[in-house]
Amino acid sequence: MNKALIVIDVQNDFCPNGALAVAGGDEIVGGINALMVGFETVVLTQDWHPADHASFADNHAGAAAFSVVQMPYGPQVLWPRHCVQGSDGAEFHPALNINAAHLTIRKGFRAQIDSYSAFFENDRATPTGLHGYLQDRGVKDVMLVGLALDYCVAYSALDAAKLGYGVTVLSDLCRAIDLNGSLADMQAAMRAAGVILG
Ligand code: VGL
Ligand code: ZN
Repeated sequence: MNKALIVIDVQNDFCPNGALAVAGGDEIVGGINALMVGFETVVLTQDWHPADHASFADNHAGAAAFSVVQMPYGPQVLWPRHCVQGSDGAEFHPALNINAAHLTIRKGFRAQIDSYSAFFENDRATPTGLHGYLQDRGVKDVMLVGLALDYCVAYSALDAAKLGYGVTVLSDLCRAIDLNGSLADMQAAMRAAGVILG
């Protein structure tokens, strides 16, 4: 089976009581654990920011969380400080069966550039290495689950489709931030790119 499961950012800070909590983020963990067992390739991603990361609103004097600024690579939402390297918030949800995973891709670790996608940083050009890994393992199709549906899951799905993978997003095992209509926008973008929204 040339299919990989990619589990996006199921970390404490994206779950209830986390720094960038996604409503119901913890509800998907059991279903993801059950799904992992059927895949020969299981990849986790882990948002992994340094304290001085440019996506944190509190690193921009006077900037409000969830406002948008221009970065050299384009518009960037400023987020509450989250998933700081080594913090509890950056750990995977304690119930996630990380033992079933074969690879963890950390992303967003360069201070000056954010990385939503599992494949490319937000300049859309700097690779994370995941494509090479999947190619080496003969993977042709990817299934995506996790947090957040309208940011890191969607960006990963769009990049995977662009790279030529068959892409399915299991919406039931995702939860969204839904900032200013981002969920509907990204669902439309994914459909237009040929992503199957299951
Ligand atoms: C994410 C915003 C900032 C995500 C990560 O995992 O969707 N969103 N960092
Ligand atoms: Zn982040």
